[in-house]
Amino acid sequence: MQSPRQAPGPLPPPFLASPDVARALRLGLPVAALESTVITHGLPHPQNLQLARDMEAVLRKYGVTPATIAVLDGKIRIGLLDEELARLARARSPLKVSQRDLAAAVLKNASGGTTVAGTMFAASRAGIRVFATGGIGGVHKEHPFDVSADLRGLAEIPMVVVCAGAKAILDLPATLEVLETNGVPVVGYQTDELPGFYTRETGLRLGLRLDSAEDIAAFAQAHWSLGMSSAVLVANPIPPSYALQRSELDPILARASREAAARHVGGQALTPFLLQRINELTHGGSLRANLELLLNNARLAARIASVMAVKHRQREI
Ligand code: PSU
Ligand code: MN
Repeated sequence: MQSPRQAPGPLPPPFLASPDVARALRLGLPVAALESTVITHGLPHPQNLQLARDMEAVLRKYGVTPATIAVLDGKIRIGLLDEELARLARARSPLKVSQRDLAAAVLKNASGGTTVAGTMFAASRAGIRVFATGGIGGVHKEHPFDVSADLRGLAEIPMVVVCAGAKAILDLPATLEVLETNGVPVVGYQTDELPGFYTRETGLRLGLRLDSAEDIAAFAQAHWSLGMSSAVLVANPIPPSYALQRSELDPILARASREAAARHVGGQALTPFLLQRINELTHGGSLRANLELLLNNARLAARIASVMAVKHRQREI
């Protein structure tokens, strides 16, 4: 496992960093990774392309180089050109590429969106240590063996991952237990409880609350300087004006899950199915919430990446 202190070595050919990203990494300038399953499977067209562009723009506004990660024609790309983002957002049947799927996608010259686990793996190989996503995968309800590979990625890859919690469609107490088993600290950003993606609260307490990007960077530094190689998961609640209420959402989640079970939707198809059904049942409210929480996570990741880049230059991290 590459330690967070090591400078990244040259990447083998299936990996390809964009000139912008390669330059920023070489100069020690702040870089943050973005995933692409949210583009290929998480959001409808054309909102997916707009969101991908908006997230990159948020990072740039803070002086952070965006590294959207995806597989294009068998290359594991770290940083995409705008026309490549557009191509990915329009792709007909893109793959959903988790860590286990990367080699197959390379061999088949395929294209697809990388999940949190797939993105973390590629970002870490390039030497990136901050990543903004929407929600991580976790332990699915009613499918006790459907545990997202995202949890393994978080266990093994040293990176600050900013999310809005795990989606409420998951078994959240079980998801927190697996994170604990794997030694992944979960930091509430300005909150004492795990946010629920569309909602600001879940009633599940977190042991650790930090209120600034500086404190999060200092915590990550302390975690890794002990020799840990796990991620630091930052849970950033959705802004209040876009949050859905639990009382309104709970029956909708239950209904979407029942429908998935009745239609035998499972495995990789489950998350996209549930997201789409929830959007229909909230009359678009969940989509608006999803877009806002993603941008909010990009803002926090940008601030953390900036602080970490300064620390890195001062050889503190
Ligand atoms: N959360 C969302 N939209 C998404 C995902 C999560 O709101 O598209 C994606 C992420 O890329 C995450 C993946 O890594 O779903 C988890 O899928 P699975 O449960 O199959 O591991
Ligand atoms: Mn799964």
